[in-house]
Amino acid sequence: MGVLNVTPDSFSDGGLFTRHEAALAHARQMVEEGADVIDVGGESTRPGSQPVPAEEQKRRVVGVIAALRKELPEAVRLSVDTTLSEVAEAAIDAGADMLNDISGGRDPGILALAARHGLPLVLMHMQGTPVTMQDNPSYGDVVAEVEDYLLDRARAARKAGVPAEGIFIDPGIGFGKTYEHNLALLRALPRFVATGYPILLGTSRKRFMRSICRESEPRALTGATCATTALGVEAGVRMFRVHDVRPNRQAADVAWTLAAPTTS
Ligand code: HH2
Repeated sequence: MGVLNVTPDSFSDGGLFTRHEAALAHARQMVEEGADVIDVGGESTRPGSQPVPAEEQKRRVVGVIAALRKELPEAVRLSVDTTLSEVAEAAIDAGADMLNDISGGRDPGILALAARHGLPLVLMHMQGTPVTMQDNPSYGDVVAEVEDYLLDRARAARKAGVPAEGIFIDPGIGFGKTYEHNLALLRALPRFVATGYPILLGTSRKRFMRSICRESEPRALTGATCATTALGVEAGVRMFRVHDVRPNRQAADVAWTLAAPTTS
């Protein structure tokens, strides 16, 4: 899943793709580099960010999704990254065929839309909201609590009519988590895989890797992100939300080939 942030303020690529043509060109490039899904977002959710109203999110994403739907092959899914059903509905009308909700379906309209249109749905864990989530996040047992939350939200989605195989769950790396919480969740990927739901992982360029790699620039973390992608494949993760598609596709393909049982 390639990230297309149509925002002025995303943490690593804010402002790069706000022009319509720049957004389309970037999506095209990500598809050429091996993306199966393009995730279009009109709201930054970096720590401290303020919510973007539905009208403004729609203004940012709808035209881009409509243009991409016309131009990209049918097989490429277009996902919309939003917590608001009003935005999701407009995106679906424009051609989106997947929903990515970092709030795990707090707006029940999101679950209903996924069910009604038969669309895959990503439910992510976040403690609090982006405004305050990094102010001292705390858990008793981070892995158990995130797993319980995701299973609960997946049950709600099923109750709303979304089939189990269409529900991706995502531990929400960096969303209300300390460095240690993020590492604990990544070490526990096999446990999330064992839930039976497909797992989506979003580590791309995230802060916890900056201290490991002693890098100050998010964009310098491509190699670090690829390491998590390869380990994620090994653990059974099914989808990776990344900014740098080509190197992550390579990491995933090599890890997948090595992990697959040999036929000879
Ligand atoms: N991370 C970000 C945004 N959306 N969705 C899912 N399912 N999982 C994630 O880990 C995830 C996500 C944050 O990354 P980015 O979009 O690059 O930044 P910003 O929120 O500043 O736009």
